[in-house]
Amino acid sequence: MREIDITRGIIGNHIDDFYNALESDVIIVGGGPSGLVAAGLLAEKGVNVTVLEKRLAPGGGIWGGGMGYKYVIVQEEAVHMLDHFSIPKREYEKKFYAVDSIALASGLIFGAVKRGVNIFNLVTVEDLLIREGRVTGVVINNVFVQMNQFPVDPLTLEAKAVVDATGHDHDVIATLARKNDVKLNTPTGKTLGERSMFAKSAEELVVENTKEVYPGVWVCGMSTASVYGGYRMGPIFGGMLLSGEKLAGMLLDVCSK
Ligand code: 48F
Repeated sequence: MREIDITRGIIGNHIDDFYNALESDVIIVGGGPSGLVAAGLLAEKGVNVTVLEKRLAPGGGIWGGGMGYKYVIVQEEAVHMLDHFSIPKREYEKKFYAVDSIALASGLIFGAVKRGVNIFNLVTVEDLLIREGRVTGVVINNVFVQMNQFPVDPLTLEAKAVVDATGHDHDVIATLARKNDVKLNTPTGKTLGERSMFAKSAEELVVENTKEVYPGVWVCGMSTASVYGGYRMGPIFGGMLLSGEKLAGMLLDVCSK
């Protein structure tokens, strides 16, 4: 056994995957629940999907449950998505299910990977490619470069569709709006900011506001609240799963054109 054989196996396979991601059908920025659901559903239909996640572990806000208590809640309307990804649940009250957050995070991650989604962790999206009024890709860097503010130039990836699934941060749309003189597809043309907690309305709005916010770039999950002025909902996750499902349906149409 030579150590460089191990190194060769890692470098070669990583580079193959990275090459494959250069021109994706869909790039999803952020590996939280909404992004992972969309990624898995698209990949199972044959769409070439890349997920870029800046943390070590994808899963976003799932892992911590509610204030560190490890269960999250999913309402009946979204249970079909748990079943689709083979995630166990326990009905604790009529129409409300408790889901082990570790099972949900790991189930959605593995569900995406085994359907062929190319997930890169430790990669941050720091800017966008925009050509003729349309987002055509992302500008990426290694997260340690960003954390240390090293003067290291980024690389780029292209896609037919880019998704802001970055949660409360709405990092992609915030960057788009900050660096470019653009009018977003929102009532004011700008981001509206997230409002305080109101679970029922938040869950409805997160699905309603899953849409194309600027040519070539869509929002899903909690970033819809920051962009469209939705409410916070706390550790109920049905809206996230349904937002991912809605997004997958929309992008399937885009990718089949
Ligand atoms: O926040 P997050 O879990 O996204 P989500 O799908 O789900 C929200 C819920 O977890 C929770 C909630 C549910 O009721 O309110 O908050 O909207 O995951 C977003 C992921 O995006 C990553 C971040 O590390 C997290 O894992 N992320 C954020 N900015 C970037 C990024 C970036 N610039 N580049 C890459 N990844």
